[in-house]
Amino acid sequence: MGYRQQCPRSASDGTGSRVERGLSVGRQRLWRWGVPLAGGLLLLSGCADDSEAGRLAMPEPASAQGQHTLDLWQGAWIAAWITGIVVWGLIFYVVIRFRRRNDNEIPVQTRYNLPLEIFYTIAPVVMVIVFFSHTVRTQNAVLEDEPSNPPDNIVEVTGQQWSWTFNYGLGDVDQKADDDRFDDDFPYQSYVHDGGTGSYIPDLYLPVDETTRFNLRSPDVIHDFGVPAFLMKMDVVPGRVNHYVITPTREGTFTGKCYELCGTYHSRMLFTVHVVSREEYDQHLQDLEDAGLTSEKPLIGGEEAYTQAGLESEGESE
Ligand SMILES: [Cu+2]
Repeated sequence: MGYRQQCPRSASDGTGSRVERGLSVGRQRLWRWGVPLAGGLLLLSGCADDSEAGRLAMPEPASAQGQHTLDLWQGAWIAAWITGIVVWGLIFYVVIRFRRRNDNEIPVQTRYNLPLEIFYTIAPVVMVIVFFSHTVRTQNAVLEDEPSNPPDNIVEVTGQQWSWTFNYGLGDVDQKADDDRFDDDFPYQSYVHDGGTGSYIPDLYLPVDETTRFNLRSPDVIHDFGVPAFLMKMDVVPGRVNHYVITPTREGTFTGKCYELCGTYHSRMLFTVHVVSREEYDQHLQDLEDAGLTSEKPLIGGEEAYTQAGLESEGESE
């Protein structure tokens, strides 16, 4: 083709001096080993420290559960980088090693290399299995919410268009009542609550180093209850009670939000999380009680909390 013919050709084409060949081999070695090595070192040095770069942009986990999520995140990045380095290395290797050295040469035409095809079929399957097993293990650790391991506190969370209501129980907790079934059986005898509105951002108080379970309900549409600093979130689905536990590991103030686009004022579904000492937590519940924000049952959006949106009239029209 025209372009190739116009290109000035190196004097070393075909024959090439020893010095030039030596340089070319050196350059190949640099590509083959230097680049992957530099990438690997950069990565490992990044993950070793506790900075934001080391956490690969994840927030610093403020919960025991968040540490598992961070481990999975970092492990997945390391695995992805190793995979990338091997693949890029192989690509550059074959491009350089098996390049056409002069115009009269036709490279070896290899087809149906069975061992190679078996390898590149099995290797991705093994990778998927490894990623999957680590994901399941992390999920089990994060969602460890067994009856044999009851939480210290249970907070009933209601996500409604467009804010949150937090119901804290008063007195002793009855773990058996907290079976998530759609009954009127709640784990505490009475409740205090803090309900947000479109113009009031509610507060969620949690005692540090204690495990709190959130029972999530929605009377209208799907919301998603999450706190970035805890590295945890979960959908709040009408017609069912989702739940997860969090063990905050350090005191402080964090922001929480709705992660599911749920309507016009979705962006107002913010809340402030205060992780405090047990004494401050008790004091906050006392303050809510003194303010008259009490109820016998938690505020969960009434009957509609147990109904799938759009299916309320089921049975009536027939
Ligand atoms: Cu929402």
